[in-house]
Formats: sequence, C-alpha cells, structure tokens
Amino acid sequence: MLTRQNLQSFYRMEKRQDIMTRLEVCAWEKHQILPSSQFFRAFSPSNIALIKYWGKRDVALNLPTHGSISVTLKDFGSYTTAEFSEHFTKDEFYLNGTTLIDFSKAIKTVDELRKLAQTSLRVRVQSYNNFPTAAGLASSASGMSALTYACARALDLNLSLEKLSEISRKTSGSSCRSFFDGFVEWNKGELADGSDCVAHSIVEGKHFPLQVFLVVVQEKPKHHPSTDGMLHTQKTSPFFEAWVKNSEKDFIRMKKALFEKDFESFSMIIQENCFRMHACMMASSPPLLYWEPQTLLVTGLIESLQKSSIPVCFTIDAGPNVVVLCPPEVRRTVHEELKKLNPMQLLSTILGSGTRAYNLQEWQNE
Ligand code: 2P0
Repeated sequence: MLTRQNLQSFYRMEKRQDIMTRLEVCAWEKHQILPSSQFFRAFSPSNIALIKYWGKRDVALNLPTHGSISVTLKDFGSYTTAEFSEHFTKDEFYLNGTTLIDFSKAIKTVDELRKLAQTSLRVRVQSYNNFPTAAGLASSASGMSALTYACARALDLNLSLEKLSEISRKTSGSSCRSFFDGFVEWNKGELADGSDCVAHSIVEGKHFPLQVFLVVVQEKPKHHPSTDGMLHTQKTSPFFEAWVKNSEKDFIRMKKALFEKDFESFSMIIQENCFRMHACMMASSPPLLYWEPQTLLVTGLIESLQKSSIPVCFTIDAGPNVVVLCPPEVRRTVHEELKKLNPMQLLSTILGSGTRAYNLQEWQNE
C-alpha cells in the first residue's frame, strides 16, 4: 500500500521538489478508483514555445496560421487518471482536487474518443498539475494531452501518438506538441482538414542540452484566456500579418540554430519572436498586455547577464511569468542571479520526453 509515509522515506534522498511532486500526486486522487472500472493514469509534460503559436487559420480545428517550435519539460506537467464505469451516471472532472464546473472543452475530446471506442460509459477524470495552472506556463497543453492519452488508453483504443496529438490539438492547439520529446515542431500544414498539420520531435533534448527555469512572478490565473486573446489579436491587431510573416522566417531560422547547436542565434530568435508576439498583442484594440512589473525585472536581469557574456535567454508566453533558458555549464550562476529577485516560485528543469503512462506501483519499486 502506497502511503505518504513510505513514499516520504523512500524518496527522502531526493531533492525536496521531487518529494513534493510525488507526495502530492499520491494525495491528489480524491476518489478511490472503483474495482470494476476501466482506468488509466498518464503523465504529460508542459511544453514552452520558442516560436509561438498565436493565430488560427481554422478556429474549429485549431489549425495555426504558422508553424511553431517548443521544448518539452522534464519535470512539470499534468498527472491525470481517467476512469470509465457503468456505475457513473454523469461525467465528472476534478482539477487539483476541486470539482471542475466548466469542462465544455475537455468533454469534446472525451466524446470523440467515446465515439471511436463505441461506448457511452461516463468518465471521472482526476487531474493534478505540479506547477501553476493557467498562469502562462502551458498547463492547458499538459492537461489536454494527459487527458487524451489517459482516456484513449482507458478505453483500450490503439491509437498512435500522432493520432492522439491530432485529437488533442482540436481542444488545445499547443497540447499537440506535449506528446513528443525534446525539441518539437508543429507544422502549419496546408490542407483544410488539418491532416498535414501535425507535430513531431525535431531532435531529442540531449542533442542540445538546456537548463530551463520557470520564474513565477504571479501564480494566479491570467486575466485573458489564450484562446480569447489569440482571436482578439488576430481580429484587431494591425501588426498581425507581419507577426505571421516573421514567425514563418523564425521557424526556419530556429531549426538551423538547433541543428547547429548555436546558442547565440537561438537566444536572439526566441527573444525576438517573443517580443513580436507581445507587441502584436499590445497593438490590439483594446490592447492586450499580459506582463506585470516583475516580468520586466526578470528580462532586465537576463539582458544584463547577456551583457556580461553569460549565455542565457528568455521567453514569455501568454502570462506574466518568464521562462529562462541556458546551457547547463552556467546554470548555477543563472540560478543564483534569479534567486536574488525573490520570485514567488523558481522552478528548474531540463528537457524531457513526451506524454506517457505512469504507474504508482512502478514508482514504489523504482
Ligand atoms: C504557444 N500559446 O505556442 C502559445 C504561446 C500561448 C502563447 O498556445 O486556443 O491554450 O486552445 O489552441 O493552446 C496557448 O494556447 O490555445 C498557446 P487554443 P492554447 O504555446
């Protein structure tokens, strides 16, 4: 039997962050799995866009106006259990231990999978994020990919990762990248049905190792959800066309920098792409601004480290929090400098693999 106590002693040699993650996962399942139910547990990581997705060529299918490139994070993401049972009379969703009232997006994915499995069984989904939710750190990407994977496997559907990624994309565009390892591209595609609009891994993380810091300056959910912000920008920003055109160029430049392991070009491209996306949002009517004053304290610090020839760079998603990237050789220096800013949370990780199964029993026997 897995208890808090034996987990704690088992993992006492590990760093605090890992212990908390495992303890919290152990504690989060509010409801016992019913003995007769079909269930599956999945973990899916968050992914951070280097070349951002911000614009849709098809709203219903979530097809992007241009390709994007992301990194898959090793330690931060969503732990999700999907459980189908004839004893359930309605669908239920829990996020971080609380009942989710509005699950209209997630249910679309569950319905598509139920249709493929030819079943009408109701589902209970229990999901837990081990990093801030809806704060511009891609929790919808990890959440939706974990949900899709867990439901498909619980329903015994034998679908490829590519197919699961496609199904998940329709509910959260960026979630299609979380299924894959290391550096991931999501191609724009040309076809109206989206069949060529797919994500896949470009290279594994170990090809170009990076340390990633999530600098959390605000934990609370952002004021404008991404989907609304994206459509608003696309509709009202006079810079939108230029944003798309430049992102297409950045997409090609970034792949070259990755293959050549060229950190200097990599830094320049991700910062330029990030600022262009935010400039485009700020030019919307009414303007859309996701930053907080502390956001600029972090970017200012990184710029001053760059002036001292320390290889480090940053990007910011649709929120006030900053993601800082650097080669492993300088991670201690960068960490010490970031700590001086006293952010609400300073989370650290490397690049990792995509969506997968997890099993509490296996953890015990690790
Ligand atoms: C990205 N973001 O590439 C960009 C950068 C936020 C900023 O994709 O409308 O939750 O569900 O497809 O995937 C966040 O958007 O939006 C996002 P929908 P999603 O990661």
